[in-house]
Amino acid sequence: MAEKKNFAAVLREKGDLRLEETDIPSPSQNEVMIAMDSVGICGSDVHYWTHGEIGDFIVKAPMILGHESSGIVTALGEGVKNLKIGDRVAIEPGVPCRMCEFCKGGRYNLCPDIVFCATPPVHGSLATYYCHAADFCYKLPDHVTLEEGALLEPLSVGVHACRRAGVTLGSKVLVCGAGPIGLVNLLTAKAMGAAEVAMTDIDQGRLNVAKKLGADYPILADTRDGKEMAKKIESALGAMPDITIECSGAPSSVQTGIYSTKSGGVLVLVGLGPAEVSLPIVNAAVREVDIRGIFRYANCYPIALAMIASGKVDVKPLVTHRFPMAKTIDAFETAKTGADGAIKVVIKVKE
Ligand code: NAD
Ligand code: 572
Ligand code: ZN
Repeated sequence: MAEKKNFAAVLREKGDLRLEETDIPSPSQNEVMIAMDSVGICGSDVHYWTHGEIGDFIVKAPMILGHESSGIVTALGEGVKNLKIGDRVAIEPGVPCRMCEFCKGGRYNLCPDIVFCATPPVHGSLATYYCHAADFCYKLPDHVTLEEGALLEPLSVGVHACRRAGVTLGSKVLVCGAGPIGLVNLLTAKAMGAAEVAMTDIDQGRLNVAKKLGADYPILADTRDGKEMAKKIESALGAMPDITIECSGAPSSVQTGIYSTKSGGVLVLVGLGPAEVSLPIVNAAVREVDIRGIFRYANCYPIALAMIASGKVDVKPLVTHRFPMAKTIDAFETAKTGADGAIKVVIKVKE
């Protein structure tokens, strides 16, 4: 039998991403070893590659990228009871301490000691073999593909944002930014009963994709004037949106989010742009527009999986490009440039 080898996409430093042979990891107590299958490339993977940092998180030592992933369980660490060898699993990339007040209160995404794949100094999962906490791996039903399993990660961001926003039957929703994260918010809002969803972007190609995926009103953000954008949005929807989910991080779009949202409504900030942004905060205050942030997600994987397994949400059209692991650098180039209409680029580890 051929000897097993482990390859990983290692970011050695800013701009220097290589496929390297590394040791085969072995599962610690309560962990499983996974033969990786599909790993989606996220904007943050690309950002660490091109900039070597995001905010306070700086790549100071070689780090394996990848956090949108799935694979097949190949070994069980001591104590694992929820999975068996051969199970197809989606991997929730953030493992919290399980003991702090945030973990105990169910908001484990806020755990100060969470370890999250491909957030320095923690390695990610873009490797042939990867070990992960078994209770943060979710067995996929036979009819859910491993690629859909990888997409549970961005979909969970959409689930968390729409829950924080309070999307419900009949909601009129504005989603700003039609990248992968805006699109999963569109799909989730519709699945949660939103009556109408308007979407903005500066890129007409991305708006065309949004329309195909069910956006009722794709609106080109052709001005940075938030009040002007708010008028366009109100006239498209026939009303101001009850809820705005901002998924671009562009300061002018956050301003648009405030001016657009109906009095008494909710603006959720998903997109993270500059650390400090000038905002019409008094306008939000006197109209009781609640501004809420999100930090990844908590308790959303089971919901995202149920949405896919039941057919309520179809994430497959988000995947525009697939590359074998040997072509990892090409995959990252495609994700970086958005060439050829790229939305979600997926690396197929076994090919
Ligand atoms: P992306 O860059 O692919 O998509 C952003 C989209 O916004 C692009 O299509 C872009 O053309 C559009 N855009 C730019 N300026 C705009 C404007 N003025 N008005 C409307 N649209 C505009 O990124 P993505 O992967 O979809 O992620 C979106 C954002 O979500 C990023 O800022 C990312 O860091 C953030 N994010 C946050 C969390 C969190 O936990 N808060 C989790 C995941 C991603
Ligand atoms: O899928 C999780 C995810 N989170 C992102 C971006 C992309 N994907 N976030 C934006 C960056 N922040 S952060 O707080 N950070 C680097 C830890 O600036 C996390 C959430
Ligand atoms: Zn991500």
